[in-house]
Amino acid sequence: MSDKGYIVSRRKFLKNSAGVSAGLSAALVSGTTLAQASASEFLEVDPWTKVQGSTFINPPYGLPSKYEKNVVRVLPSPAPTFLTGSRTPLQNLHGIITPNGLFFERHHAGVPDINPDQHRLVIHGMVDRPLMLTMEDIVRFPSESRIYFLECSGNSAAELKKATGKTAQEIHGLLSCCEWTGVRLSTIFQECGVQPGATWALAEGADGAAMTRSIPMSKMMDDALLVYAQNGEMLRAEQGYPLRLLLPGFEGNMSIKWLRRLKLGSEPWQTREETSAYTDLQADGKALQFTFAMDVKSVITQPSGMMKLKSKGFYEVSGVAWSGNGKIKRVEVSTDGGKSWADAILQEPVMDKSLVRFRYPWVWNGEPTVFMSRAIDSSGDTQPSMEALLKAKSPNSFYHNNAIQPWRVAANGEITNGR
Ligand SMILES: Nc1nc2c(c(=O)[nH]1)N[C@H]1C(S)=C(S)[C@@H](COP(=O)(O)O)O[C@H]1N2
Ligand SMILES: [Mo]
Repeated sequence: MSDKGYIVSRRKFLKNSAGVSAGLSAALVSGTTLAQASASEFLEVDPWTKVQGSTFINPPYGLPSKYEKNVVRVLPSPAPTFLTGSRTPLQNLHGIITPNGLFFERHHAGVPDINPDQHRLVIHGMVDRPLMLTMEDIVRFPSESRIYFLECSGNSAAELKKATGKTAQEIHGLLSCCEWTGVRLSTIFQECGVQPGATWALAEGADGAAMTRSIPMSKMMDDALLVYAQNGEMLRAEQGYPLRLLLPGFEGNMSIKWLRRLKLGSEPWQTREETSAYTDLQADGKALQFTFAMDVKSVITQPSGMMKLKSKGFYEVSGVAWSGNGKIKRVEVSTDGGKSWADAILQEPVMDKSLVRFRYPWVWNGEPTVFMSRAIDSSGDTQPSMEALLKAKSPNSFYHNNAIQPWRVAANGEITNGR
Protein backbone atom coordinates (compact mmCIF):
# COMPACT_ATOMS: atom_id res chain seq x y z
CA MET A 1 0.00 0.00 0.00
CA SER A 2 1.31 3.46 -0.83
CA ASP A 3 1.90 5.97 1.97
CA LYS A 4 -0.95 8.04 0.63
CA GLY A 5 -3.30 5.05 0.56
CA TYR A 6 -2.41 4.23 4.13
CA ILE A 7 -3.06 7.73 5.36
CA VAL A 8 -6.37 7.93 3.53
CA SER A 9 -7.65 4.61 4.76
CA ARG A 10 -6.39 5.19 8.30
CA ARG A 11 -8.10 8.53 8.46
CA LYS A 12 -11.29 6.93 7.19
CA PHE A 13 -10.90 4.18 9.73
CA LEU A 14 -10.58 6.66 12.57
CA LYS A 15 -13.51 8.68 11.29
CA ASN A 16 -15.72 5.60 10.98
CA SER A 17 -14.90 4.29 14.39
CA ALA A 18 -14.67 7.47 16.39
CA GLY A 19 -13.44 6.54 19.82
CA VAL A 20 -13.06 2.94 18.73
CA SER A 21 -9.38 2.74 17.95
CA ALA A 22 -8.27 3.33 21.55
CA GLY A 23 -10.27 0.35 22.73
CA LEU A 24 -9.25 -1.67 19.71
CA SER A 25 -5.82 -2.92 20.72
CA ALA A 26 -7.07 -3.88 24.17
CA ALA A 27 -9.95 -5.81 22.66
CA LEU A 28 -7.67 -7.67 20.24
CA VAL A 29 -5.07 -8.56 22.87
CA SER A 30 -7.62 -9.82 25.38
CA GLY A 31 -8.72 -12.31 22.74
CA THR A 32 -5.34 -14.10 22.71
CA THR A 33 -3.73 -16.34 25.30
CA LEU A 34 -0.19 -15.89 24.01
CA ALA A 35 0.65 -13.42 26.78
CA GLN A 36 -0.09 -16.05 29.43
CA ALA A 37 1.60 -19.03 27.75
CA SER A 38 5.17 -19.80 28.76
CA ALA A 39 7.76 -19.73 26.00
CA SER A 40 8.49 -23.47 26.20
CA GLU A 41 4.81 -24.40 25.88
CA PHE A 42 4.55 -22.18 22.86
CA LEU A 43 7.62 -23.65 21.19
CA GLU A 44 6.67 -27.33 21.61
CA VAL A 45 7.26 -29.20 18.33
CA ASP A 46 4.05 -30.54 16.80
CA PRO A 47 3.81 -34.13 15.45
CA TRP A 48 3.41 -32.95 11.85
CA THR A 49 6.69 -31.13 12.06
CA LYS A 50 8.54 -34.36 12.91
CA VAL A 51 7.58 -36.39 9.81
CA GLN A 52 7.78 -36.18 6.04
CA GLY A 53 4.62 -34.65 4.57
CA SER A 54 2.57 -36.04 1.68
CA THR A 55 4.17 -36.00 -1.75
CA PHE A 56 3.72 -33.90 -4.91
CA ILE A 57 0.58 -33.93 -7.12
CA ASN A 58 -1.46 -35.72 -4.51
CA PRO A 59 -4.03 -35.38 -6.03
CA PRO A 60 -2.99 -34.18 -9.53
CA TYR A 61 -5.82 -31.64 -9.53
CA GLY A 62 -5.47 -29.87 -6.19
CA LEU A 63 -8.31 -29.74 -3.65
CA PRO A 64 -9.04 -27.49 -0.66
CA SER A 65 -7.77 -28.60 2.76
CA LYS A 66 -9.87 -31.39 4.27
CA TYR A 67 -10.61 -28.99 7.14
CA GLU A 68 -12.57 -26.85 4.69
CA LYS A 69 -14.94 -29.66 3.70
CA ASN A 70 -18.02 -27.74 4.86
CA VAL A 71 -17.39 -24.90 2.43
CA VAL A 72 -19.60 -26.16 -0.40
CA ARG A 73 -22.45 -25.14 -2.66
CA VAL A 74 -25.90 -25.98 -1.27
CA LEU A 75 -29.49 -26.03 -2.44
CA PRO A 76 -31.90 -23.95 -0.36
CA SER A 77 -33.69 -25.98 2.30
CA PRO A 78 -36.39 -26.99 1.98
CA ALA A 79 -35.69 -26.90 -1.76
CA PRO A 80 -38.52 -24.95 -3.38
CA THR A 81 -40.15 -26.43 -6.46
CA PHE A 82 -39.34 -23.23 -8.36
CA LEU A 83 -36.05 -21.68 -9.32
CA THR A 84 -33.73 -24.15 -7.72
CA GLY A 85 -30.06 -23.44 -8.07
CA SER A 86 -27.03 -24.35 -6.03
CA ARG A 87 -25.73 -21.40 -4.04
CA THR A 88 -22.27 -19.97 -3.43
CA PRO A 89 -21.12 -19.97 0.24
CA LEU A 90 -20.69 -16.18 0.36
CA GLN A 91 -20.02 -16.18 4.12
CA ASN A 92 -16.95 -18.41 3.68
CA LEU A 93 -15.28 -16.49 0.86
CA HIS A 94 -12.68 -13.73 0.97
CA GLY A 95 -11.95 -10.99 -1.54
CA ILE A 96 -14.11 -11.00 -4.66
CA ILE A 97 -13.25 -14.11 -6.71
CA THR A 98 -15.49 -17.17 -6.50
CA PRO A 99 -13.41 -20.35 -6.86
CA ASN A 100 -14.65 -22.40 -9.80
CA GLY A 101 -15.86 -25.29 -7.63
CA LEU A 102 -18.06 -22.90 -5.63
CA PHE A 103 -19.61 -20.94 -8.52
CA PHE A 104 -23.43 -21.00 -8.24
CA GLU A 105 -25.26 -23.14 -10.81
CA ARG A 106 -28.63 -22.58 -12.34
CA HIS A 107 -29.96 -24.61 -15.24
CA HIS A 108 -33.41 -25.41 -16.54
CA ALA A 109 -32.76 -28.88 -17.96
CA GLY A 110 -29.56 -30.10 -16.34
CA VAL A 111 -25.92 -29.89 -17.43
CA PRO A 112 -25.30 -31.30 -20.93
CA ASP A 113 -22.18 -33.35 -21.70
CA ILE A 114 -20.62 -31.58 -24.69
CA ASN A 115 -17.44 -32.69 -26.45
CA PRO A 116 -15.72 -29.44 -27.46
CA ASP A 117 -14.56 -31.02 -30.75
CA GLN A 118 -18.20 -31.47 -31.73
CA HIS A 119 -19.44 -28.09 -30.52
CA ARG A 120 -20.37 -25.48 -33.13
CA LEU A 121 -21.50 -21.85 -32.92
CA VAL A 122 -23.66 -20.67 -35.81
CA ILE A 123 -24.09 -16.93 -36.47
CA HIS A 124 -26.81 -16.09 -38.98
CA GLY A 125 -29.78 -13.82 -39.72
CA MET A 126 -29.02 -10.21 -40.62
CA VAL A 127 -25.29 -10.71 -41.24
CA ASP A 128 -23.29 -10.33 -44.45
CA ARG A 129 -21.47 -13.67 -44.06
CA PRO A 130 -23.13 -16.39 -41.92
CA LEU A 131 -20.55 -18.28 -39.87
CA MET A 132 -20.20 -21.74 -38.38
CA LEU A 133 -17.35 -21.69 -35.86
CA THR A 134 -15.58 -24.56 -34.09
CA MET A 135 -13.94 -24.09 -30.68
CA GLU A 136 -10.58 -24.08 -32.49
CA ASP A 137 -11.80 -21.17 -34.63
CA ILE A 138 -13.05 -19.25 -31.60
CA VAL A 139 -9.86 -19.42 -29.53
CA ARG A 140 -7.92 -18.02 -32.53
CA PHE A 141 -9.69 -14.65 -32.21
CA PRO A 142 -8.08 -11.86 -30.13
CA SER A 143 -9.14 -12.46 -26.52
CA GLU A 144 -9.73 -10.54 -23.28
CA SER A 145 -9.86 -11.41 -19.56
CA ARG A 146 -12.15 -9.44 -17.28
CA ILE A 147 -13.62 -9.73 -13.80
CA TYR A 148 -17.43 -9.58 -13.72
CA PHE A 149 -20.11 -10.74 -11.28
CA LEU A 150 -22.99 -12.96 -12.38
CA GLU A 151 -26.28 -12.87 -10.46
CA CYS A 152 -29.51 -14.74 -11.12
CA SER A 153 -32.43 -12.29 -11.32
CA GLY A 154 -34.23 -14.64 -8.91
CA ASN A 155 -31.49 -14.23 -6.31
CA SER A 156 -32.94 -13.40 -2.86
CA ALA A 157 -36.45 -13.76 -4.37
CA ALA A 158 -38.01 -15.81 -1.57
CA GLU A 159 -37.30 -12.92 0.84
CA LEU A 160 -39.76 -10.70 -1.04
CA LYS A 161 -42.60 -12.74 0.47
CA LYS A 162 -41.16 -13.37 3.92
CA ALA A 163 -37.82 -13.83 5.64
CA THR A 164 -37.10 -17.49 5.03
CA GLY A 165 -33.34 -17.70 4.53
CA LYS A 166 -30.93 -18.14 7.39
CA THR A 167 -27.46 -17.66 5.89
CA ALA A 168 -25.95 -15.26 3.36
CA GLN A 169 -25.50 -18.31 1.11
CA GLU A 170 -29.14 -19.42 1.32
CA ILE A 171 -30.53 -15.93 0.79
CA HIS A 172 -28.09 -14.34 -1.66
CA GLY A 173 -25.93 -17.19 -3.00
CA LEU A 174 -27.16 -17.11 -6.61
CA LEU A 175 -24.26 -14.68 -7.02
CA SER A 176 -20.65 -15.32 -8.02
CA CYS A 177 -17.76 -13.41 -9.55
CA CYS A 178 -14.77 -14.55 -11.54
CA GLU A 179 -12.26 -13.67 -14.20
CA TRP A 180 -13.76 -14.56 -17.58
CA THR A 181 -11.67 -15.07 -20.70
CA GLY A 182 -13.09 -15.00 -24.20
CA VAL A 183 -13.66 -12.98 -27.36
CA ARG A 184 -15.61 -9.75 -27.54
CA LEU A 185 -18.80 -10.20 -29.55
CA SER A 186 -17.96 -6.94 -31.33
CA THR A 187 -14.85 -8.71 -32.70
CA ILE A 188 -16.88 -11.70 -33.90
CA PHE A 189 -19.50 -9.45 -35.50
CA GLN A 190 -16.77 -7.60 -37.38
CA GLU A 191 -15.88 -10.95 -38.93
CA CYS A 192 -19.42 -11.70 -40.18
CA GLY A 193 -20.56 -8.12 -40.86
CA VAL A 194 -23.75 -6.73 -39.27
CA GLN A 195 -26.45 -5.58 -41.68
CA PRO A 196 -28.09 -2.18 -41.17
CA GLY A 197 -31.23 -2.48 -39.04
CA ALA A 198 -29.97 -5.48 -37.04
CA THR A 199 -30.79 -4.23 -33.55
CA TRP A 200 -31.38 -7.52 -31.69
CA ALA A 201 -29.58 -10.83 -31.35
CA LEU A 202 -31.16 -14.15 -30.38
CA ALA A 203 -28.90 -16.39 -28.26
CA GLU A 204 -29.69 -20.11 -27.96
CA GLY A 205 -28.20 -22.78 -25.70
CA ALA A 206 -27.43 -26.39 -26.67
CA ASP A 207 -28.90 -27.85 -23.46
CA GLY A 208 -32.22 -29.67 -23.19
CA ALA A 209 -33.90 -26.37 -22.22
CA ALA A 210 -32.63 -24.71 -25.42
CA MET A 211 -32.64 -21.56 -23.31
CA THR A 212 -33.24 -18.66 -25.71
CA ARG A 213 -33.20 -14.90 -25.18
CA SER A 214 -33.27 -11.70 -27.24
CA ILE A 215 -30.41 -9.30 -26.53
CA PRO A 216 -30.05 -5.70 -27.77
CA MET A 217 -27.20 -5.35 -30.25
CA SER A 218 -26.07 -2.27 -28.30
CA LYS A 219 -25.09 -4.60 -25.41
CA MET A 220 -23.54 -7.13 -27.80
CA MET A 221 -21.34 -4.42 -29.34
CA ASP A 222 -20.48 -2.89 -25.95
CA ASP A 223 -18.96 -5.32 -23.40
CA ALA A 224 -20.52 -8.73 -24.20
CA LEU A 225 -18.07 -11.64 -24.22
CA LEU A 226 -18.05 -15.04 -25.87
CA VAL A 227 -16.47 -16.88 -22.95
CA TYR A 228 -14.53 -20.16 -22.87
CA ALA A 229 -12.53 -19.84 -19.65
CA GLN A 230 -13.13 -18.86 -16.01
CA ASN A 231 -10.46 -18.13 -13.41
CA GLY A 232 -7.67 -19.33 -15.67
CA GLU A 233 -9.06 -22.70 -16.77
CA MET A 234 -11.65 -23.80 -19.29
CA LEU A 235 -15.27 -23.26 -18.22
CA ARG A 236 -16.72 -25.78 -15.81
CA ALA A 237 -19.44 -27.98 -17.37
CA GLU A 238 -22.08 -26.37 -15.16
CA GLN A 239 -20.98 -22.88 -16.24
CA GLY A 240 -21.50 -23.66 -19.94
CA TYR A 241 -18.52 -25.70 -21.18
CA PRO A 242 -17.21 -25.23 -23.77
CA LEU A 243 -18.79 -21.86 -24.66
CA ARG A 244 -21.13 -19.33 -23.08
CA LEU A 245 -22.33 -15.82 -23.54
CA LEU A 246 -21.48 -13.37 -20.74
CA LEU A 247 -23.44 -10.13 -20.57
CA PRO A 248 -21.75 -8.10 -17.81
CA GLY A 249 -24.20 -6.71 -15.25
CA PHE A 250 -27.31 -8.20 -16.91
CA GLU A 251 -29.62 -10.73 -15.28
CA GLY A 252 -27.91 -14.14 -15.15
CA ASN A 253 -30.47 -15.88 -17.35
CA MET A 254 -29.40 -13.84 -20.40
CA SER A 255 -25.82 -15.15 -20.24
CA ILE A 256 -26.75 -18.21 -22.30
CA LYS A 257 -24.61 -21.26 -21.52
CA TRP A 258 -23.57 -23.98 -23.98
CA LEU A 259 -24.09 -21.30 -26.67
CA ARG A 260 -24.81 -22.82 -30.10
CA ARG A 261 -26.56 -20.07 -32.09
CA LEU A 262 -26.73 -16.31 -32.51
CA LYS A 263 -29.27 -14.89 -34.91
CA LEU A 264 -29.42 -11.19 -35.76
CA GLY A 265 -32.75 -9.48 -36.40
CA SER A 266 -34.65 -6.22 -36.11
CA GLU A 267 -36.89 -6.97 -33.10
CA PRO A 268 -37.04 -9.24 -30.04
CA TRP A 269 -38.23 -12.80 -30.63
CA GLN A 270 -40.70 -12.99 -27.70
CA THR A 271 -39.29 -16.33 -26.57
CA ARG A 272 -40.68 -18.38 -23.70
CA GLU A 273 -38.04 -16.92 -21.37
CA GLU A 274 -39.19 -13.34 -22.04
CA THR A 275 -42.96 -13.88 -21.87
CA SER A 276 -43.70 -16.66 -19.35
CA ALA A 277 -40.77 -15.76 -17.10
CA TYR A 278 -38.28 -13.01 -16.34
CA THR A 279 -40.83 -10.20 -16.54
CA ASP A 280 -41.00 -7.82 -13.60
CA LEU A 281 -44.43 -7.18 -12.05
CA GLN A 282 -44.97 -3.61 -10.81
CA ALA A 283 -47.26 -2.16 -8.14
CA ASP A 284 -49.81 -1.00 -10.78
CA GLY A 285 -50.28 -4.59 -11.98
CA LYS A 286 -48.35 -4.05 -15.21
CA ALA A 287 -45.18 -5.99 -15.90
CA LEU A 288 -41.93 -4.67 -17.32
CA GLN A 289 -40.87 -7.14 -20.02
CA PHE A 290 -37.18 -6.32 -20.26
CA THR A 291 -35.36 -5.50 -17.03
CA PHE A 292 -31.85 -6.36 -18.08
CA ALA A 293 -29.46 -4.74 -15.58
CA MET A 294 -29.08 -6.06 -12.04
CA ASP A 295 -29.53 -3.15 -9.65
CA VAL A 296 -27.08 -1.88 -7.05
CA LYS A 297 -26.85 -4.24 -4.08
CA SER A 298 -24.64 -5.28 -1.17
CA VAL A 299 -24.62 -7.82 1.64
CA ILE A 300 -22.53 -8.20 4.76
CA THR A 301 -21.07 -11.71 4.68
CA GLN A 302 -18.87 -11.64 7.78
CA PRO A 303 -20.30 -11.80 10.34
CA SER A 304 -23.70 -12.95 9.04
CA GLY A 305 -26.69 -15.24 9.61
CA MET A 306 -26.09 -18.36 11.74
CA MET A 307 -22.74 -17.12 13.01
CA LYS A 308 -22.14 -16.18 16.64
CA LEU A 309 -20.12 -13.33 18.12
CA LYS A 310 -18.26 -15.01 20.98
CA SER A 311 -17.71 -11.87 23.05
CA LYS A 312 -18.11 -8.14 22.83
CA GLY A 313 -15.23 -6.24 21.27
CA PHE A 314 -13.72 -5.67 17.85
CA TYR A 315 -15.07 -7.24 14.67
CA GLU A 316 -14.16 -6.42 11.10
CA VAL A 317 -17.49 -6.32 9.30
CA SER A 318 -17.00 -7.26 5.66
CA GLY A 319 -19.10 -8.00 2.63
CA VAL A 320 -19.55 -7.59 -1.10
CA ALA A 321 -21.24 -4.90 -3.19
CA TRP A 322 -22.04 -4.83 -6.90
CA SER A 323 -24.07 -3.07 -9.58
CA GLY A 324 -25.07 -3.96 -13.12
CA ASN A 325 -25.24 -0.24 -13.87
CA GLY A 326 -21.56 0.58 -13.37
CA LYS A 327 -19.14 0.88 -10.50
CA ILE A 328 -19.74 0.84 -6.77
CA LYS A 329 -19.16 4.38 -5.53
CA ARG A 330 -19.82 3.97 -1.81
CA VAL A 331 -20.93 1.40 0.72
CA GLU A 332 -22.34 2.58 4.03
CA VAL A 333 -22.72 0.44 7.13
CA SER A 334 -25.12 0.88 10.04
CA THR A 335 -24.65 -1.01 13.30
CA ASP A 336 -27.58 0.65 15.10
CA GLY A 337 -30.53 -0.60 13.09
CA GLY A 338 -30.31 2.12 10.44
CA LYS A 339 -30.24 5.18 12.72
CA SER A 340 -26.73 6.19 11.67
CA TRP A 341 -24.52 5.24 8.73
CA ALA A 342 -20.78 5.50 8.04
CA ASP A 343 -18.63 4.78 5.00
CA ALA A 344 -17.01 1.38 4.68
CA ILE A 345 -13.57 1.06 3.11
CA LEU A 346 -13.68 -0.27 -0.46
CA GLN A 347 -10.96 -2.70 -1.52
CA GLU A 348 -9.27 -1.40 -4.66
CA PRO A 349 -9.32 -1.78 -7.57
CA VAL A 350 -13.04 -1.03 -7.80
CA MET A 351 -14.08 -2.47 -11.16
CA ASP A 352 -17.08 -1.97 -13.40
CA LYS A 353 -19.77 -4.68 -12.91
CA SER A 354 -17.55 -6.64 -10.54
CA LEU A 355 -18.00 -7.56 -6.92
CA VAL A 356 -16.27 -5.10 -4.59
CA ARG A 357 -15.10 -6.14 -1.11
CA PHE A 358 -15.90 -3.62 1.63
CA ARG A 359 -14.71 -3.58 5.21
CA TYR A 360 -15.84 -1.71 8.30
CA PRO A 361 -14.35 -1.75 11.82
CA TRP A 362 -16.93 -2.35 14.54
CA VAL A 363 -16.71 -2.70 18.29
CA TRP A 364 -19.76 -4.60 19.49
CA ASN A 365 -20.85 -3.44 22.94
CA GLY A 366 -22.58 -6.74 23.72
CA GLU A 367 -26.10 -5.37 23.31
CA PRO A 368 -28.73 -6.62 20.83
CA THR A 369 -28.69 -4.61 17.62
CA VAL A 370 -29.21 -4.82 13.85
CA PHE A 371 -26.38 -4.23 11.38
CA MET A 372 -26.58 -3.79 7.61
CA SER A 373 -24.96 -2.31 4.51
CA ARG A 374 -26.23 0.01 1.78
CA ALA A 375 -24.48 0.45 -1.58
CA ILE A 376 -24.48 3.44 -3.93
CA ASP A 377 -23.33 3.10 -7.56
CA SER A 378 -21.82 5.38 -10.19
CA SER A 379 -25.25 5.90 -11.81
CA GLY A 380 -26.39 7.53 -8.54
CA ASP A 381 -28.69 4.66 -7.49
CA THR A 382 -28.90 3.74 -3.80
CA GLN A 383 -29.81 0.27 -2.57
CA PRO A 384 -33.39 0.48 -1.22
CA SER A 385 -34.88 -0.81 2.02
CA MET A 386 -37.27 -3.76 1.69
CA GLU A 387 -40.18 -1.45 2.55
CA ALA A 388 -39.30 0.93 -0.31
CA LEU A 389 -38.75 -1.94 -2.75
CA LEU A 390 -42.06 -3.62 -1.94
CA LYS A 391 -43.88 -0.33 -2.36
CA ALA A 392 -42.64 -0.07 -5.95
CA LYS A 393 -43.31 -3.72 -6.79
CA SER A 394 -46.40 -5.91 -6.81
CA PRO A 395 -46.80 -8.24 -3.81
CA ASN A 396 -46.56 -11.05 -6.39
CA SER A 397 -43.34 -9.85 -7.97
CA PHE A 398 -40.47 -12.28 -7.87
CA TYR A 399 -37.31 -11.02 -9.57
CA HIS A 400 -34.79 -8.27 -8.84
CA ASN A 401 -34.74 -8.12 -5.06
CA ASN A 402 -31.86 -5.75 -4.30
CA ALA A 403 -33.11 -4.68 -0.87
CA ILE A 404 -30.85 -4.01 2.10
CA GLN A 405 -30.10 -7.17 4.14
CA PRO A 406 -30.32 -6.54 7.88
CA TRP A 407 -28.68 -8.99 10.30
CA ARG A 408 -29.88 -9.12 13.93
CA VAL A 409 -27.43 -9.87 16.72
CA ALA A 410 -28.88 -11.06 20.04
CA ALA A 411 -27.39 -10.43 23.49
CA ASN A 412 -25.82 -13.91 23.36
CA GLY A 413 -24.10 -12.99 20.08
CA GLU A 414 -26.27 -15.16 17.82
CA ILE A 415 -26.89 -13.63 14.40
CA THR A 416 -30.16 -14.15 12.50
CA ASN A 417 -31.92 -12.79 9.44
CA GLY A 418 -33.07 -9.33 10.56
CA ARG A 419 -35.62 -8.84 7.83
N1 LIG B 1 -28.40 -22.72 -22.03
C1 LIG B 1 -28.75 -22.25 -20.82
N2 LIG B 1 -28.20 -21.10 -20.39
C2 LIG B 1 -28.49 -20.61 -19.17
C3 LIG B 1 -29.40 -21.28 -18.32
C4 LIG B 1 -29.98 -22.51 -18.79
O1 LIG B 1 -30.77 -23.17 -18.13
N3 LIG B 1 -29.61 -22.96 -20.04
N4 LIG B 1 -29.74 -20.72 -17.10
C5 LIG B 1 -29.56 -19.28 -17.00
C6 LIG B 1 -29.73 -18.74 -15.66
S1 LIG B 1 -31.33 -18.61 -15.12
C7 LIG B 1 -28.69 -18.23 -14.93
S2 LIG B 1 -28.95 -17.41 -13.48
C8 LIG B 1 -27.28 -18.41 -15.37
C9 LIG B 1 -26.49 -19.13 -14.30
O2 LIG B 1 -25.16 -19.31 -14.69
P1 LIG B 1 -24.21 -20.29 -13.86
O3 LIG B 1 -24.91 -21.62 -13.72
O4 LIG B 1 -22.93 -20.37 -14.59
O5 LIG B 1 -24.03 -19.68 -12.50
O6 LIG B 1 -27.20 -19.13 -16.58
C10 LIG B 1 -28.21 -18.82 -17.53
N5 LIG B 1 -27.91 -19.44 -18.78
MO1 LIG C 1 -31.34 -17.26 -13.22
